Amino acid sequence: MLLEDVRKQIEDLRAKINYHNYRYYTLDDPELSDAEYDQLMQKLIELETQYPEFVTPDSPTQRVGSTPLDGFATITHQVPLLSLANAFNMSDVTSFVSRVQRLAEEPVDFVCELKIDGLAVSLNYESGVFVSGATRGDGQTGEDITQNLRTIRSLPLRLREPLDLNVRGEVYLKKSDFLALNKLREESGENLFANPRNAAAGSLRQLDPRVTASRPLSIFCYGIGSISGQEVENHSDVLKLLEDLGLPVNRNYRVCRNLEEIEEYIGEWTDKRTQLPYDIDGIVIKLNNLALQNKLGTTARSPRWAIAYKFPAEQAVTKVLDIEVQVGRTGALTPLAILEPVTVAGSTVRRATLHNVDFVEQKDIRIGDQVLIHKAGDIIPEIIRPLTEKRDGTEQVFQMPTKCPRCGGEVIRPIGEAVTRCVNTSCPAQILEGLIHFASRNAMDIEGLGAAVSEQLIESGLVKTPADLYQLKEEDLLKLERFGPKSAKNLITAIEESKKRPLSRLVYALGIRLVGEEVSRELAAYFQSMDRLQKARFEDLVAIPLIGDKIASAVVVFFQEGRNVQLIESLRQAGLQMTAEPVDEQRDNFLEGLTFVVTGKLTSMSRKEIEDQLRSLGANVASSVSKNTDYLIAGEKAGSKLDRALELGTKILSEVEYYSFIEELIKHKRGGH
Ligand code: 3BD
Repeated sequence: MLLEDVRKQIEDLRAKINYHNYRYYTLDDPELSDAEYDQLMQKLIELETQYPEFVTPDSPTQRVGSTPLDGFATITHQVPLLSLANAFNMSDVTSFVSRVQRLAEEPVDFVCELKIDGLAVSLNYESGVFVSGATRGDGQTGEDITQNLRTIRSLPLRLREPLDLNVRGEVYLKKSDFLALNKLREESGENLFANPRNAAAGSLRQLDPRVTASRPLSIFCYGIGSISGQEVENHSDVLKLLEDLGLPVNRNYRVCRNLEEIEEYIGEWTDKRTQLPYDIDGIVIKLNNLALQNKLGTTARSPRWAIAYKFPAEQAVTKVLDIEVQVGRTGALTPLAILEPVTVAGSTVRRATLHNVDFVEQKDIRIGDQVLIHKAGDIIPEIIRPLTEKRDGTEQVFQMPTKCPRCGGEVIRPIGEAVTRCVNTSCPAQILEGLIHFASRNAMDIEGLGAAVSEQLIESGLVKTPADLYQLKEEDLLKLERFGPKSAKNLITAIEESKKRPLSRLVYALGIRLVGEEVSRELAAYFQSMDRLQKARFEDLVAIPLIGDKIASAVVVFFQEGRNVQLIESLRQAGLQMTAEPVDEQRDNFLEGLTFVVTGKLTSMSRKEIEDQLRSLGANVASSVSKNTDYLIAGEKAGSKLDRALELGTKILSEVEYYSFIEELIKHKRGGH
């Protein structure tokens, strides 16, 4: 056979297989029997084995890689993945709709979509070929799960058009696939997954893609981060476009013109949701017009033009078997209700936090009580109230211990505060929780250093503070149970790698009271170095937008403690990164005060993308050239705007010049720090 004919035959087979894949996995409407489909696949495998020079990464034979990873690489999203504001009732929805209508200043329509209860991911296609994908992570950075995403049968490895595309979607497991998976696990004595979402999460986080491939994951795509050369006006057009490209889009969306139609949609799906083959946890409502979406913009974390209506929480009755007291990272004693296991909102609930003594007293929750519990989606279950009418007199009133249950040390409860605290700063519980937090995924992200290993390290005396981690040697770990040469080496490498984490993560890892991830990012961005942060005065801190009195004094108090100063010094000695990462382009306003006009046909980004980028860098974007215009970015066939700019002497940048202009600016800015 002529090589050219072989190539053609391979191409034809792939096209056929892709088509039938789509019919089967996306449309759920196969034309072929499994045997017929297998035949095509076998034929392709045969040809590719015989002619390996024709194997390409987007071939349907290339879904399952065979090399397990050591860990997931971190990927910085080109366009961050935003969060969604929540609406918990109709009145939240009503105010969202009227706010959007007011801000839009013109008649608008909305798209209502089912909110798939899965895991948010971001996928990249280059010239139509699937090249990479990541978890959402914190929205800025996620984990590279390309290998695992490739195993999702409904995900096309090649689009129907050779576009560059960043698309967002939700990976999920069908209810039936979840039940079958759990059945298998039960038979082989493995732990069961609590719900389809957890099972999907566990499957996506597998280092061995062959394991992921054995889990029949699915995906729905619902939006784009960026796209090359397509002009779309509405979100509903985006969904159509994604579908036309061969991507799985959930077809149950609907364009709604007003609040009534939105309410109708919500009502309909609230009733029908149990009949769906997959879990949904709400409805997402999005402003349809993309230009108006842009006009409304976003808050720090979520777009102003979308909201997630969450289905009401489910409730159940169970028994409080005991009330335990946990000692946290800050020494706070937290009562925890141990419950008779019960299924609510699709998962098994075994515990519920009781927050503090006041909560227990106000609700009068006693050991032995029947209680009503409530759980909304992924939110931690809460006890609503005890069923006092069911008491038989054997229930016991809970007493907060007067000594720390962990170290036996003194506990205090400052007047006017709800929290009881162990004041022993060397309480093993505090040290342990502090270490676990330090190493956790959103802090220093030290793979392999979870609760169990942290406990071992502290028990053995090898580690007393997080700084001691950086003195550990492989030999030290080998002395511990459950450590072998490979795991010891991996942990040391992970610890070493954590030295390079951005300052914001280190600030968060320190576990300063009230300083969460967002505040940590703000502090790192503002002060740019641990040194300056350490020296910050109360007045300096409260001047920062996100930071109020309480956080400011918590920060000051933290850095006044000798122990903490010592810890930071040791971390510095160990070589940790103590200055801010290069400034995030997104947050930077280095084009503030400049006005741009973009015109003509552009090649590597759409006009809208360039305009978005300019706005995100603080620039004004105008639609016509005037004497106030600082720069005209002119693509091909720029026309009258270019003439006008030439007339006025406005600075003109070609598309390529624009990219190097931006690059220079960023370099310059980074160099400046
Ligand atoms: C879905 C953001 C916007 C693009 C922001 C409007 C928060 C999870 O079916 N649209 C959907 C779904 C999720 C979405 C957006 N449309 N964001 C959407 C979404 N149909 N589930 N999400 N996400 C995705 C998230 N995930 C984890 C932690 C925090 N936020």
